[in-house]
Amino acid sequence: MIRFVQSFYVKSAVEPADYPASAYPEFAFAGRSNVGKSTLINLLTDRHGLAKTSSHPGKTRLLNFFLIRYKVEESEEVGFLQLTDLPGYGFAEVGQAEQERWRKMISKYFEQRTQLKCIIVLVDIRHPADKKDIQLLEILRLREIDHCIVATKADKIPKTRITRTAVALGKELGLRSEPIFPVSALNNTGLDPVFAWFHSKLS
Ligand SMILES: Nc1nc2c(ncn2[C@@H]2O[C@H](COP(=O)(O)OP(=O)(O)OP(=O)(O)O)[C@@H](O)[C@H]2O)c(=O)[nH]1
Ligand SMILES: [Mg+2]
Repeated sequence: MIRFVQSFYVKSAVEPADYPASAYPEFAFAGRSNVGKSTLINLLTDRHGLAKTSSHPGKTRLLNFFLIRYKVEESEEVGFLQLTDLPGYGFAEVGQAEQERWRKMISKYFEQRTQLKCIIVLVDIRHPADKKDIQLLEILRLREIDHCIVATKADKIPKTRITRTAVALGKELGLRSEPIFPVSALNNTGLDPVFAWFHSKLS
């Protein structure tokens, strides 16, 4: 199993000229505001407070870059990767101008971040497939950007319904071969399949 053994906040940026120079494969976290992107980064790195979280949507406003040292337990293989916390979309109180700023920031990132390897798209397991998430998935397919889905807040539905709900949500989202992983940050469950997915993308 792969583990993230050390993590560092590198910097925040909006424009490509300000992105940190890095040759490491990069994985970015995208999804609606408040879905739990920053929380998932903290969970994976086991560093609460590494990425700033909030119960109010719209906490992350910039692209935040993190450097991770990982280790594969069986083989003792070590290496580096980057994680990027993207600002969330669909935050109701945000005006037209702010939405346009967000759209530009994200599309420049998708276009210009050459080391971008995969996107982790987060969706709330309690909600039906959302138009904005479907649009993002369409963009990823068009640009041929590899991705997986994490269904967050699995602690909010009965345990017996978690797998079934995730599978149904995956269908609604039009997933083909991409996996969907239910995770609960509250109970710290569901992370092993996510780590295994990271491992498969690095080897
Ligand atoms: N119960 C529960 N709460 C969660 C889970 N994941 C995240 N949360 C809560 O959801 C809220 C939003 O989490 P964030 O990680 O800040 O969300 P975000 O997607 O980064 O939001 P933006 O930065 O606004 O885009 C926080 O109050 C978290 O504690 C989870 O698995 N279970
Ligand atoms: Mg955030």
